[in-house]
Amino acid sequence: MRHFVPAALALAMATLSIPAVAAGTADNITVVDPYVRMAPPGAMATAAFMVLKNSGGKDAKLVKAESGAAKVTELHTHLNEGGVMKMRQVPAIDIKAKGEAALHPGGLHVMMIDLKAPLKEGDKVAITLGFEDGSSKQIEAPVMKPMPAAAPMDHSGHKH
Ligand SMILES: [Cu+2]
Repeated sequence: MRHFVPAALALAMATLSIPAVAAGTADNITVVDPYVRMAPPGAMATAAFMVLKNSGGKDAKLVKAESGAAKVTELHTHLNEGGVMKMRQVPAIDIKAKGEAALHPGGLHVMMIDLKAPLKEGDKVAITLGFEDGSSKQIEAPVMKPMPAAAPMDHSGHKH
């Protein structure tokens, strides 16, 4: 979310070098190449992927995601259990100071469960990312067909 500062005030702040209002975590996070994987016809769940870059000097945590496109949106990771990839909900995704967290097929992802309507290729899905300090960032992720190289995902662990 953008905060508008009156020009005169902005000038005063710049002139006097008064630090701007303490920046929230969201201000330090850049979201690169977000996308939502197009679910097969009839599937009620899919996932969103992206890279979160943290330009701040402190470690950041993504603690929640919300989207109007799904009834439930969770943060997930994949674990390899005996050669089978299983998904698990995680309480947070860490984004190291000056580092990044990659959400990609077969790893961390934003799980979207109980889609309210089928998602078509090219649709834009609004997702709100919430951080540990209560700040948030809204992104728009286009719906894309799965990459051919993407690892198959086992959704059998979901009981919905
Ligand atoms: Cu998942």
